[in-house]
Formats: sequence, structure tokens, C-alpha cells
Amino acid sequence: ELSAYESYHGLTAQAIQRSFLDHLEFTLAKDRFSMTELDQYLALAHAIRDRMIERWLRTQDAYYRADAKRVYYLSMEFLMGRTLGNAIINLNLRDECQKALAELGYALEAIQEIEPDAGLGNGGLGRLAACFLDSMATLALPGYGYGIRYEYGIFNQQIKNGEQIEQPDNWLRYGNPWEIVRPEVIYPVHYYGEVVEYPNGKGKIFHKWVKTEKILALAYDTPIPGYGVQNVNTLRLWSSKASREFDFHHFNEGDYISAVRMKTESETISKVLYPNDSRHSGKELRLKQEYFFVSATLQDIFRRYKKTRNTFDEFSDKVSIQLNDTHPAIAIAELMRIFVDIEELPWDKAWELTRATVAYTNHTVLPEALEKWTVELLGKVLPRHLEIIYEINHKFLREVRMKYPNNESLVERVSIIEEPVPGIRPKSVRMANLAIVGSHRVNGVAALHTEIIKRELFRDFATMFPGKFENKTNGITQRRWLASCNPDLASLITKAIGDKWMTDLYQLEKLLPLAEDAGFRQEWQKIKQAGKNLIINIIEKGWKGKIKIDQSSIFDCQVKRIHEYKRQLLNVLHAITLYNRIRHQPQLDVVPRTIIFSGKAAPGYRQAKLIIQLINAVADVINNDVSTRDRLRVIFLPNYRVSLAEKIMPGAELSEQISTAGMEASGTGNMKFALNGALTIGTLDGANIEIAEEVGSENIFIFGLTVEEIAALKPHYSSWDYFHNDPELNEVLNMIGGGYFSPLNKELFHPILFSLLEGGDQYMVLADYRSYIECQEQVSQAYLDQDQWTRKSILNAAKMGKFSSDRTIQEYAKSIWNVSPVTVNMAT
Ligand code: DL6
Repeated sequence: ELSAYESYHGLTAQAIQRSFLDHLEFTLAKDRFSMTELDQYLALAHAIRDRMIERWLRTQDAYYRADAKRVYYLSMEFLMGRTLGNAIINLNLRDECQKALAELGYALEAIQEIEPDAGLGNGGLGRLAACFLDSMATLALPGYGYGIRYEYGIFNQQIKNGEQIEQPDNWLRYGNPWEIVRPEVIYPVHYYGEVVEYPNGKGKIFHKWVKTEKILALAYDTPIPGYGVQNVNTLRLWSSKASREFDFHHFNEGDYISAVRMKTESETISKVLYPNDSRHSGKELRLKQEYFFVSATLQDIFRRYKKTRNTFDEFSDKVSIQLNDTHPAIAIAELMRIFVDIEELPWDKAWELTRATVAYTNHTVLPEALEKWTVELLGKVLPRHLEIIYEINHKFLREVRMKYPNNESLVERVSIIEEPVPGIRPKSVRMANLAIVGSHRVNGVAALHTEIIKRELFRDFATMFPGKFENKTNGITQRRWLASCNPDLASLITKAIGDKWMTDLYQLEKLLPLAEDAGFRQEWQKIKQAGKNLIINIIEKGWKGKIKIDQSSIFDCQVKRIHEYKRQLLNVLHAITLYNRIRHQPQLDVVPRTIIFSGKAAPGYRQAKLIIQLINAVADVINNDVSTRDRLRVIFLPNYRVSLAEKIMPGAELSEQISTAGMEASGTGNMKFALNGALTIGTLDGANIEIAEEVGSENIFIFGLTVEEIAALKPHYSSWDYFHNDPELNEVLNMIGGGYFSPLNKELFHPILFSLLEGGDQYMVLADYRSYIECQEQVSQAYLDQDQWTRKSILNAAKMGKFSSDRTIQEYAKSIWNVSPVTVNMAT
């Protein structure tokens, strides 16, 4: 018999089984006859959660007792995916869980499939935040994630007649066993109203923000277990609630219906994630969301700081705030408002503390993604913040003018306020400029990207503040992206070199000599094949057995958001080129390929949605052509999400990273693929460059124009020349334009052709076409030598040490945050 303590805390199969059965009965009120699959998942989730609670409590206590400096990672997005499998890995409970469940006749893998993804993000930026949380906990750093508990995450994508249809993602429908609501952690957040000035009696003017509309932010906490340590950190997400005062006021006036309506409206703030990954929406609700979580988070940070301090002198020694892009940049104005208006600190002191506390990460150079709020909207929703921003700008520009006299064009460029141009653009606040001026560090997310922001996007600032700009190349957590998603490969690796790679990914270099070991290659190859078979199962299930996939074909994968700069179109042009080659020469000896796409388009991005339609239309023609389909398949897997990515990575052989050079800030999918042994075909863009440096040019397929070549070509680039001079390309484009893939609507894809030709081909697709096709020929040739391919596959994984998010976080901790680990000891 187990003690009560054991059944909550025990790490043996027996204790986990006891806990599972207890939760089934007492938490879910089910028995083994009435329970559903959902109940199995929930019971196991609760059993695993129990095993984190004591560590979680101890962690908070340890940070408090160490009087540690905390890092607050503020992000509008946390793309967490599923939690169960990851928690089991980080608690090192996989074998015991499997055993506990097997005895009851259940399979862990099947139970994991029940969990819905927490899709509270769009793509790279949100997933990076999730990987960072895992690394902070594993490195025992006192780090907190702060964001929004969206009721609806990223939409579910369905494909109907080749088109993307968006369905709401009601992920909380069956409850979320990982979160704990904190009814006592609730803060008011204010909007609208006006600012009044009043003298403080000592000759100073104070500002008060009055007549506001108030809503409440309620905290929900999710535990973030580290691996190999006792630390369990916290992700705190805010949910909006109508305030009580607000309710009573309207209810008492007797207008019951409008009181209920207003209550619901105030609860819409945390209702839904904006599904744009790279376009600023400019909507009032989005601004309210940004301020909502920033305001609640800063109140929480101040509450925690004030528990141990009664002056603000040490604020920046105890608090570090990282802004994940400019989405939380209003925090700079809010910090100033708290310091100056509420805590009554002198402006200069407040400004010094704010700048020493805040740091900003830029994730994109696309101009359409840079946030600008019109002065009109910001002034309406946050009138005091607008005044503060004006004041920050006024003082900043005064310094600029002093340092760089008679340079009004510089002043215009660096100003936080963008002046209006009648009929063209309204007067606006440039959030990136605010973030740069108000931070002590600004970082890009890969070496090239950081160079580009220093040289181009933020050139003036980089000249003004040379020490402020740094690179922090992105990373991914090997716990999720190898140990959890590819357990067979992980155990082969561990068998060969031990398990230290779980916390020190550079250990994978020990695999290098094994690439020369035929037996090891064979085992590696066997596991890759099993990964491919898993993808085949997904495809065959999705197409109800109507599509057969050749298990020896190259699994060529491009999975990421659909965007013109990521150039899924280039990949489609290659698919059609291969198709034509086989059609024209039926006896041609080609290396069979399965080209797999997956990804969502922003619902309002018409061209991206049309690209999805084109992929599906091309897939339809190719997959139904009996003369080619044994050698070429094109597949679009619907509803790309973290849990689908986890199934694709193990079986992928070729990783498509083919963005226009200079446009992909970093990419992180590129790292996940390579870690799982895929070879990359890519441009010299983002982190691809650093991947190439690590794996060596003979183990990666690089093609296309470089950033410098693009800059040189752009001024006189004519995509028509490529169209006229390359017969294969010409044929492909004529097919798309002539309705070959859309016989019922021959003009359907004209906008795509237009963008590539009349439109000027902004993303240089045609300029890179020939180089890409030739590079793909090298891929096919290389694939013929399976043994050599496997060698390269092992080398790729072995060289991924640099791309652990543990390395990235260590760099942030050292050179931006100045935080140290705090060990949590369960024995004391
Ligand atoms: O830094 C994470 C991730 C990069 O890897 C991608 O290259 C980049 O496109 C992405 N950026 C965004 C858009 N952000 N904004 N704003 O998701 O960030």
C-alpha cells in the first residue's frame, strides 16, 4: 500500500498508477467503465501535475529567499502546443508512465493525442517564447512568462476544395488541467478617460488619469518544469473580466441588457488571438490587448518588488523586462507613468530606471509588420501614455539636436512620432522607435538579421547608441524537439553518447565519429524510415487511403506560415518543373519525391491564401496523373501546429528554408529539422547561414542570391527576362497562367502570375528559380547514395549544439539580463 504522500509525489510506476486511478475517481467522478479517452488524458494530466506542485511552491520560495533578480518575458504569444508529453520528459517519467498505463491496458502515445494544442501564437515568435520558458526553467533562472490567456488561439485550418477555411479554436472547451486560476491575483486595467493636472503644493504639477473605463485582469498560472533540476517556473496569463463596480453602476441604472452587453464587451479583450504573423493590424482591440497584459503584468511586478523593498533604487537590479517584439512596448510608457504619476519619482530617475530595466527583441524587418499606432487612437485609448510618449520624444529629440546639430532629416527619422502626410498617412507613434529609445539593449535573432537592423532598419539608432545593439541567435529546446518528439532517435543517441545532450546540446558532436560506423548508420536510417512511415500514416489517414506514398521517396518538407517572402511558390515551381520533365520524358530516371507543405495563411492575406489554393491544385493534378504519380507526390497537410510539427520533424529528410535572402529574421524550423537529421536546402538567410557554418558546405544545399547580390540586382531587376530566357520556367508559368491547374476557372491564379511578372516579383522568385532547380538536382543525386546521405544526416544532427535555446538563454542572461541561476533544493 502506498502512503498518501507517495500517491501525490511518488515517481514510480506504481505511484503514478495510483494517482491516475484516484484522479479518475475523485477529480473526474468516473470509473473504468464510464470513463472516456478524454478522462484518461485528464487523469494522467492531473497525476503529472501533482508531481510538479511541490517543486513549483519550493521554486517560488527559493527565488524569494535568494532575493533573486527576476526576468519577465513579456509576449503577446506563447505557442506552447501540448503540455503532457513535455512535462513527462522534463520530469523524467516516461518509462514509469508507460509502465503504469500499460498495466492498465492503455498506451501513453494514444493518451497524449487527446490533448488539444495550446495554440496561443502564430508561428516563430510565439514558439520561440515557449522554447525560452523551457530553457529558463532548465537553467534554473528565475524567469516568468507573461501574456494573454486567449479563449481562442490560432484558428483551425480546414482545406475545402483546395481553399483554407478558418474554424475557431475553442481549446478550453474541455477544461485545461495545466492551469491554476488565482482569483486573488486580479488587477484593474484602465482605458479612455482624460488627464487632469494638479499642483502637489511643492511647486510641481502632477497628472491624474481620470474618468477611465476599468476592466479586470485575472491571473492563470501554468507550471513550467525544468529538466534535470527541481525548478518549476511560472507562465502567468491574464484573462479579462468585467469589473464589479462597472456592473453595479449599470445594473442599478436599470438598463439590464446594456449592462450585460457591456460586461460581455469588456470580456472580449482576451477572447481571441490576432492571426497575423507579419502584418500590423492597427485595430483598437489589439491595442487594448497589448496594454491589458502590460498593465496587469507591471502591477504584478511592482507588487512582487515591493514585498522586499521600499525604495526603487534597486529596481533594475531586481527586475529585467524583455519585450518580445514591440507588441508590449507600451510597457515603457506604463513604467514611466507608474514611476512618475503614482510613485512620484522625478522624471529623470524614472527614465534611468526604465531604460535600465527594459530590453527589446526585434523579429522582423518587413515594413508592414512594424507597429505604428495613430496618435488619434492611442490618444483616445491611453491619453496619459500619449502625453508621456510625447515627453519622452521631446527630451530625446532635444538630445539628438544637441549631438547632431542642423540635421533635421535625422531628427525626423529617429522621432518616435511620425509626422502626417495629408491624404497618405496619419500622425503616428512608431513603437519600434519607442522600444529602442526606452531600452538598454536591442537584439536581432540571427547574425545576419542583427547586421541588417544595424546597417539598415535602425541604422541611425545604431550609430547613436553603438553599444545597444546585439545579436542573440535563436534556438530551440532539445527536450521537446528531440527527446519528446523523436524518442527512438533520442534513445539511439543516448545509447551511443550518454544523455548529457539533454542539457548540453554540444555533446551531440560525439556522434561525429559514429557517422563512420556502418552499424550506427543503419540504426539511424531505420529510425528515420520509421519517422517517414509515421508521416505516411498521417497522409493515408487524411486522404482515406486514396493516396499511396512511396516510402523510399525523398521526404521534402516546407512547413511554416504561408508568406510570399518564405517563397512556397518557388517550391511549387520546382514541383511543376519535375512534373513536366517526367511528362515530357516518361522514361526519365528520376529520384522519387514526396513534397510536403503545411502552414496557415493569415485570414486577410489574399495572396497567401491563393498560394495554398495553388499548392492544392497542383497536388491534385500531379497526384491524379498515373504517368507521374509513382515518382512525384505533392501533399498539403492541413492545420499546421506544434503537435503536427512534432510528427513531421522525425520523418523529414529535406528541409526547405528558401526565403528571399535578408527577409527571414532567423527561422527556427530550420533548426528543428536539422536536429532530427534532415538536410537543408536553403538560401543564405537568417540562421541558415549559421547552420551552414556549423555543418559545413558539403552537408547542406545552398543556392540563390545573397543579400548583397539582391541589393545590386534590385534596381534594374526585370523578372520578365527570366520568364523569356528560361524555357522550363516559361512553360511552368504559362501552365499556371493558362489554367492548367484550374481548368474550371482558368484565371484563378492570375494574381500569382501578376505578382511574379507585372508586379515586379518583389521576392525575387524568378531570379532564384534556376539556381534552386539546379540545387534540387544535386539533392536528388545525393539521395541516390543512401549511405552517404545518412552520414550527412548524422553530421547535421551532431552539429546542432549551437542551436539549443539553452545557449541562447545563457547569452541573454549574461549580457542583457544579468541574472543568475537559483538552485531549488527539495531536501531543505
Ligand atoms: O525570432 C523568432 C521568429 C524568427 O525565427 C522568424 O524568422 C521571424 O519571421 C519571426 N517573426 C515573426 C513576426 N514578428 N513580428 N512582428 O513571427 O520570429
